This record gives sequence, C-alpha cells and structure tokens, in this order.
Amino acid sequence: MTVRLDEKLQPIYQDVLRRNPGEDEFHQAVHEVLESLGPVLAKYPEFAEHKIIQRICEPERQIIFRVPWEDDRGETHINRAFRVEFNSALGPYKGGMRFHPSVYLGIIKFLGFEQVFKNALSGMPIGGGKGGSDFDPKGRSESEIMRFCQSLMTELYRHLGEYTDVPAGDIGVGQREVGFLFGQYKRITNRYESGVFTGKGLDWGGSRARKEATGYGTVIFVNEMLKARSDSLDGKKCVVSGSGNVAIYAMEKAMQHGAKIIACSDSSGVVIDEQGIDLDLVKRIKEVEHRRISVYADEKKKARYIEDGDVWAVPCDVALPCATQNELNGKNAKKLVEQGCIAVGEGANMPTTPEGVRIFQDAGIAFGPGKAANAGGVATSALEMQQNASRDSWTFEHTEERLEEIMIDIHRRCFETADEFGSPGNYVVGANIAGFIRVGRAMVAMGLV
Ligand code: NDP
Ligand code: 2IT
Repeated sequence: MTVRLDEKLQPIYQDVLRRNPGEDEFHQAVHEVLESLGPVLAKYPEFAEHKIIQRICEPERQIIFRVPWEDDRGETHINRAFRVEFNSALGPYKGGMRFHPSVYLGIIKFLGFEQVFKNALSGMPIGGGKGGSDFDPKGRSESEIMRFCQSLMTELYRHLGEYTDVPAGDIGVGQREVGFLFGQYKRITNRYESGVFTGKGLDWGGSRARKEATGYGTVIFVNEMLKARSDSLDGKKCVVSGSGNVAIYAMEKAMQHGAKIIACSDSSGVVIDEQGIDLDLVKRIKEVEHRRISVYADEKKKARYIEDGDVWAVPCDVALPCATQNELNGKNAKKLVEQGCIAVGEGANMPTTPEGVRIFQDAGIAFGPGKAANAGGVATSALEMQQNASRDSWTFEHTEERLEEIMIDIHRRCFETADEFGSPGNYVVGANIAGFIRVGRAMVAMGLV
C-alpha cells in the first residue's frame, strides 16, 4: 500500500531505487519525504529548475571503512563502519553514530537523510550526516569497547572537524563511547577541539540537558500537539518502547506533565507496571548496571515481564516509540487506535511503518513524526556547539528553556506549514515541507556545488 508520487517526482524516486539497490530503509525514508513535496514544486518551480530534489537525495560524501580490533582473549575482529556526509547547505554535517549489528549502508543513509530535514527544522546552523558500525556492544567489556572506538576513530578522525563534521551518540553510543571516540581524536590531532563531538560529559565540554534532550523534546512536542486540540498529558496513560537514552527521558518528562507510564521494553521483552513505571529503578538497571529490563520485574513483584512481548498490545492514551526503525507496524497501529490511543510521538527515527502512519492519520489521532518530535536531541547538540564555541557552560534551567522554545517553534512551524500546503493537522507533511524548503533555499543560493 504505497501512496503514488506526483508525476514529476516518480522518475526521481525510480532513480533513487536504481542507484541504491537493496537499501530498503533509505527507499522508505525518501519515499515518505517525496510524498509530501508535490505541492512545493507547484509553488516553487526554482527547486525543480535547480534539481534540488535529485541533489538532496544523493549524499555529498560516503565513507566506508574497515575497523580491526582485538578482543580480551587476543582474537581479532573486523567490523565495517560508515559515515555518510549527506548535506552541508546549512552547516557542518551533524548527526549521531550508531553501533548495532543491524547497521549497513541503507540504515545509515536513511538516518542521514532524515537528519538533513530534522536539522533544518530545528532552525539551528547544522547540516545532516550519520555514521555507525555493525559492531555489537552487547556482552563486550569496557576495554573491548574502548579498543573498538579507538580503532574506528583512527580512520574517521581525518573526516571530522568542528566546521566539517560533528558526530554524537545514537543506539549503542552514549557518553562512555563518545568519551573514547573524543579521546582518540584529541590524541591523534593534538587538538582539544570540543566542538568536534557532542554528547560529551559535563566535566569535559558537554552541555547540561543534552542527555535528557531527545526524550524531553519528544514529550514537549506531544504536549504541544495535545494543546492544539485543547487537551494535555495530565492523567494520560503512556506506553514507551525501548528503555535506552531516549525512552528514559521521555518517561521522565511525561511524568512531569502528570502522565502515568505503564509499560516500557528492550529488545528482549516488555515490562508492564500498572502502578506506574519506577523510573529510578529503570535508570539503575539501564544506565548504571547495563542489564536487561527483565530485572525490573524481578525487583518489583507487582510488575509483569513478558519475554518477546509486544509493547503496542498494552492499551494506552499516548504511545511513544523510542527504540528503533519500523518497530510499530500497521497491525500494531490498528490495535492502538482500537484501544483508544489519541497521540503518538516518535522519539526514535522512523519507528512507524508507512502503513502504521496512514492508519494513525486516517483515524485522526495526533501523530508527531520523528524528524520533528525527536529533533530536541540534535538541537541541544547545536546548543552544546554554541557553548563550546564561546567556552561557556549554561545552567540546566537555561538550556532546558532553550530546548522548550525550540520544540514549541518546531511544532508551530510544522502545524502552520501543513495548513499552508493544504494538509491541516498533518505533521508529516508540515515537517517534510518546512525542512525541505529551508535546505532547498540554501542550496539554490549557494549555486551548483
Ligand atoms: P539506546 O541505545 O540508548 O537505546 C535503544 C533502546 O531501544 C534499547 O532499549 C534497545 O534495547 C532498544 N532497541 C534498539 N534496537 C532495537 C531493535 N532492533 N529491536 C528492539 N529494540 C531495540 O539508543 P537511543 O535511546 O539513543 O536511541 C533510540 C532511538 O532514538 C533510535 O531510533 C535513535 O536513532 C533515536 N534518536 C536518538 C537520539 C539521541 O540523542 N540519542 C536523538 C534522536 C533520535 P536493547 O538494549 O535490548 O538493544
Ligand atoms: O538521530 C539523532 O538526531 C541523533 N542521534 C542525535 C544527533 C546529534 O548530533 O545530536
């Protein structure tokens, strides 16, 4: 069930399929953006004239390299790593690094492509890029992870720079990994270049509220969607997928808004706690002990753990997918709608399949797509870059206030753009068009580069 593209866009999409065979997630992300762009070409013919869409779908540079490393027993391993420098019309390439065994070029390209529009939407001076490796950190010791990060950076450093390409974390890459990567960059280049990485520790150039920013921002966005419908999060039952960085701080902010979190998950199973998830316990299990979410039910006798369970089968008012791409399909979406869900905010990147998105939109529920709803993370990364450039360090309150202003502004822009282009209430259309126009205008202004 795919939506037909505008006739001018169809050949462009066919070309993307032809040039990028086997990269399903990238095709999906491109199709979803192109679906929104028909009315933009009608209103702004200069974008077609300058072939902006064709250019935006082709990364400026793609780097693929071997990462050899030795485990604790002396055995050699070879992984593959990527950095896709997608678009630098608005600033240095900016986007996270993902370490997960599922990583291949198609995943990094979909993430890099999404990042271009997300970063544009954030209003900050950052281009889009993404990187990662098929390295699986699960079960690896800290010294193995350090050696892997050092080996990766020994190759990647030559492509980075505070004015060139600025990575951060994503799945499997948190502050610890950012520390190992930044440390090796500093050693090789002999430069303490704080602005070359974001998501750093607070003692060595990190920003307050960066750790919280993606999850917090997602919930701020959801609250704005509800406000636009004269509703709020207060008293709502929420279900969150994942229990990593984004999930934890989405839960925290939703609770601050008076919501009750009744379920979260990891890739092994689901925890349901009708009394409300105990976030301190989740933080201890995940952030301190790095264990499985099943431990939660071992410690809380009233909670239930379902091995391989489906988090979207738990009835809720608000669903916050915060784990990974395509984790919420059409069947899940149908069930959520039937069980009374009124809003979905994507903390993860592209967690809802195209069929799922259509089911939510046809049902008229508030749907906040990732490139808008989770933009608070990268926006706060840009605030970290700002603090690094001025050798300053802001308070938590000030940084969170900036984040809130940015999220409210993103919501407003998506809302108004959707209206302007004839799709009122459709935040997917609003986000795609508003992001595209900002990048497209900069590309036209800079000529054929
Ligand atoms: P983490 O590694 O901290 O947490 C990821 C969580 O999702 C874990 O609970 C993990 O479970 C689960 N998960 C990951 N992959 C899968 C999978 N294939 N199937 C089921 N569960 C899975 O990552 P983040 O919280 O940083 O990232 C989560 C999502 O948010 C990603 O889509 C990321 O791209 C997106 N995002 C992150 C931002 C950030 O600032 N960190 C910013 C914007 C978006 P397990 O531990 O069992 O693998
Ligand atoms: O998907 C994302 O926006 C991120 N992983 C964060 C990127 C960043 O540079 O902070």
